[in-house]
Amino acid sequence: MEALILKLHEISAVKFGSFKLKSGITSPIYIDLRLIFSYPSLLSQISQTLISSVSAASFDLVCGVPYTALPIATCVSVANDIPMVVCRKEVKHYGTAKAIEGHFNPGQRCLVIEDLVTSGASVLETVAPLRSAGISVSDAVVLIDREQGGRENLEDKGIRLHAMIKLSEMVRVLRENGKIAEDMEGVVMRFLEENSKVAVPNMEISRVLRYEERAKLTKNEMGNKLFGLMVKKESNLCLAADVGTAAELLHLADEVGPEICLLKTHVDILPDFTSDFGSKLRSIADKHNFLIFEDRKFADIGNTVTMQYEGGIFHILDWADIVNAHIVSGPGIVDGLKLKGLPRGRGLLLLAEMSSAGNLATGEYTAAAVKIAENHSDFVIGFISVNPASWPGALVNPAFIQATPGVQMVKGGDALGQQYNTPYSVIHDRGSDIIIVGRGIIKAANPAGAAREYRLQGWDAYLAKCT
Ligand code: S5P
Repeated sequence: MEALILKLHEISAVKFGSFKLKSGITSPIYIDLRLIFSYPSLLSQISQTLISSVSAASFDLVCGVPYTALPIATCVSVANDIPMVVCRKEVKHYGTAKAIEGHFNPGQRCLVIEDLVTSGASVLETVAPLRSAGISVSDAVVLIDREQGGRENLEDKGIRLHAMIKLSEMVRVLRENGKIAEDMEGVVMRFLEENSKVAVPNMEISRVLRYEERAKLTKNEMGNKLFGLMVKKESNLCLAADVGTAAELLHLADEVGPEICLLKTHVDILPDFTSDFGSKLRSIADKHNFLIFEDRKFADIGNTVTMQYEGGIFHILDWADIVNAHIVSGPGIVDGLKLKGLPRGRGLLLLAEMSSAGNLATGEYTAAAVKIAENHSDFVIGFISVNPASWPGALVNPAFIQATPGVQMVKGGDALGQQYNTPYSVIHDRGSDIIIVGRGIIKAANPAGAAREYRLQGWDAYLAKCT
């Protein structure tokens, strides 16, 4: 092990100084194991050492935590003839939309392979989709354990961590071999003492916190109200009321009202819109206790959206509890809408992802939406999203509500790019809170019956997630 530690130091995979880690902590030591890709014999040696710490015969599959551990897992797989699966960091929104690549069967035992563990959050992010697919995970091997709570956090989730090198051993070996001074060993040891328990960030928490608890975290009145009425009505169903006329919409709202927490409108598709539409819908909303969400998808500069929100023919500000906006124009759009909406107690959803094939709201765009929301959490209540469970843990704040369109009883799509997932998949697997259902309900022979079925499935999936 000593030779391995010295080799890692020699290739500069271990650095000393002041480094900001993913968890936000400043550390005197940084380990970059991506460098091992350039040293095939070292990569092979590491893979052999890792698998030798467990009984290879006990596993049917191996799975590396992306990205650094993927080549290590590949070497383990090839050398030991154990099939490999790969968990995507982000589930793609086209093609087969699989979270796990490779063949597997429920009940198979999988060994998770990681290069470095701090809190254990990355290992847990990989374990979650494996377990949802019925694969059994009880062990993870790691090259370096930073000894900052990862072992305990993983144990809490039923995962035994087998670590080849502990950070304290590593610095001792480097000091004994004259690679670092005694002072530096002291600095690292003190750092480890002071940071021995790095918590697993938000994502895990948001999976288990109930809506009641999350209601207390939101800074916006409307967000709080929405969480509250979801609990009261046992409904996480939003009806997308995309019908042909205002008259039909009002009739549908009354019929389906008892089942829903939100009714979503596209007011600009109603040919018979009149200025009393808002007050008529409001009285139905009050009767059945749901909120009104105008899916206006504002996208312009701040000054323009203030006028679009308040004025024109529709006077959206007067009757919509919630509206939504794209962030393509930058944070000024939120400032503009907030100027009008916040004094009226309204809330805003930001489009962080979209359900349609080939959409551009992914990766950095999604992260930018989250950042803007965090900076305006007095007004932004959450996101239109598709797969928040695939977001990096740090992006998931349980104060925000996740609402997901593209929901039907069976997976599929329409002829114009819409893509559907099931209520269970959206709420349980994809980490959302609210299912937005349009044609699945409005085209049903009995919309109220269909809405009831969607509500029950959405709510059961939420309860399953909580337990
Ligand atoms: O990405 C999105 C965002 C939204 S708000 N994809 C969507 O489909 N929507 C809306 O959700 C869309 O405008 C429509 O009103 C609803 C989906 O309707 P369905 O009939 O496909 O269920």
